[in-house]
Amino acid sequence: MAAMKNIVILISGRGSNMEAVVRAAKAEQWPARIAAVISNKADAKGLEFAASHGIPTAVVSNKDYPSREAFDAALQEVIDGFSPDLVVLAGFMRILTPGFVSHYENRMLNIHPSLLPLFPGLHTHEQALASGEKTHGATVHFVTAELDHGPLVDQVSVPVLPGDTADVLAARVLEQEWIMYPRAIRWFVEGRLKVEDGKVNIDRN
Ligand code: NHR
Ligand code: GAR
Repeated sequence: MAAMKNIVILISGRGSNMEAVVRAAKAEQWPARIAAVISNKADAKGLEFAASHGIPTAVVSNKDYPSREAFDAALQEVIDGFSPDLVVLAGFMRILTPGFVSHYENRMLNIHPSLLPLFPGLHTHEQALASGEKTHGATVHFVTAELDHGPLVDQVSVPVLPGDTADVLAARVLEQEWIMYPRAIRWFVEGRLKVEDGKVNIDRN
């Protein structure tokens, strides 16, 4: 049997994607452990779920550091204390510096709530509504220095329906994120998802 892989999950808030990953890893008996859940916000709701499931938690507050570089150095030190094979951004809200990103090259994933390359950055649901999109969705990608531009792993789409508000649309997307993100992370821990020469390879069986 392949060695257990360590997953470190970074959150900033509710942590429902983190929760979906924790539940799937357990239910499907992945060859992986959730080694830690780390937040840049002390009051992130997701920390309570992680702690109640026996997962080590840590807070590295960006407010305690004078620069992005100093915050990222502190965050990297805490993450590396858990010997991660994979770092998972799950609603993590701080832009990461190029040095940090290159340290986790090809082993850091993000889920972004739009059909990239449409709507990188923040307020994606508002942007999709404002531009009159008929479909919207979410994207899993490897993290590179350029925000929301890393190699694509998977995408799901949902319809934009008449009368949608940003909150209603976000909830429709989020429900799909809970399916798609654990699936992609499972591919990674099973050694079926890799980046080679900037290209994503997936063995979907
Ligand atoms: N960092 C790099 N270098 N590359 C990516 O692809 C990243 C990243 C950091 C986070 C997640 C991303 C998303 O999926 C992500 C991808 C935060 C912001 C942002 O503007 C934008 C995109 C994402 C995350 N953050 C503000 C900042 O100044 C702070 C906003 C806040 O605190 O509420 O860092 O959407
Ligand atoms: C999710 O929709 C995720 O895709 C998005 O925020 C939500 C987090 O929910 N991520 C970003 O916007 C990253 N900038 P969660 O905390 O319940 O997983």
